[in-house]
Amino acid sequence: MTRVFSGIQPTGETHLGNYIGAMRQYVVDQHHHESLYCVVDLHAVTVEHDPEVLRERTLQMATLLLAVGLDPEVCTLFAQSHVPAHTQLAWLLECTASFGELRRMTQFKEKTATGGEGAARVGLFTYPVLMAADILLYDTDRVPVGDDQRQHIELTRDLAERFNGRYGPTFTVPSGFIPEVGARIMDLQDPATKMSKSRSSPQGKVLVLEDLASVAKKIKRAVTDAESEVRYDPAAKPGVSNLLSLLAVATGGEPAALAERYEQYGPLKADTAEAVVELLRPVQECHAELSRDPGHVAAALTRGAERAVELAQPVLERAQRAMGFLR
Ligand code: ATP
Ligand code: LTN
Repeated sequence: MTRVFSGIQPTGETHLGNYIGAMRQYVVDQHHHESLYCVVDLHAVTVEHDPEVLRERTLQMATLLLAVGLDPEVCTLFAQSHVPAHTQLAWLLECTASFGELRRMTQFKEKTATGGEGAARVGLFTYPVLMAADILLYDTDRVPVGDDQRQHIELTRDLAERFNGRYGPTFTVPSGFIPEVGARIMDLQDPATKMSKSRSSPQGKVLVLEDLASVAKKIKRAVTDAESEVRYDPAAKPGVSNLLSLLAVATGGEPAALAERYEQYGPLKADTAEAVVELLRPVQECHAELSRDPGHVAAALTRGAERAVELAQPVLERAQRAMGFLR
């Protein structure tokens, strides 16, 4: 059976891009494949953080994943730091990766653009290797992610192939799964850049748990362009195409076909706002209910970690033996 793995950081507040590009896919996949989803708390300490906030957000992210529809009886949901094999395998892979290839990672370049490389944590630099360990530890075939993770998935494949070439067949070489529509939801105020937890302004991003009236208002105020033709063309018309992608995802249609129904931007914005509100409403209702019982979520994570350890340990030992460690 195909094995699916994905991770999501418990940093910042979850936005529509995270939901549409990644989480929505998790919910579908859990019913078709053996699926593991991980709140990657170890990744969250690659930048400055507050320990109390990390604790809260890890539980909040798990709560949200259950609210969007993950069923802990169907998939394995756990916190990365509960499974020590992730950091153990990361070391073996750090000794497989080269400095030069990590240096080329665009996310590292972006995240050090303002503060400079010198002050960046070493963990921010090696983070893609920990991500590779997350994936390879579960003999993963398929990794649902948004478009911005393409380069990290490529690195994971390269490391798996290099390790297998040097030490003999050990890891399954995974493939990224990037949805055709919605893999790159753009910032509502700056549609040339992706909607981002850390970089988008409050008006540029819609939060999954945001007040629904505010969600509608932000979409209606989205930046478009000075023309008036409704056409799906992400390069030439990023703002309008972003609205069409949102509408397509929320209503199950095709962006280019939906474009033909509109002559003006106003009605497109109004329909998109309504569709996104209806997409988020059940998630928010379920989240409110789950939040009343945090013990339930914590217990689900504990059970998930037990299962994840069972799957990860044999793969870690396989890699250790292949590399020459006494076992
Ligand atoms: P930041 O921009 O601050 O680095 P982020 O918004 O990318 O954070 P992550 O936790 O790194 O959030 O991403 C979680 C998942 O959401 C990943 O699979 C990522 O590819 C996906 N994702 C993030 N932003 C978008 C977006 N704008 N559109 C579609 N998918 C996205
Ligand atoms: N790097 C990813 C989060 C992440 C991940 C993973 C995604 C960590 N480990 C394993 C898929 C598989 C991000 O920044 N969104």
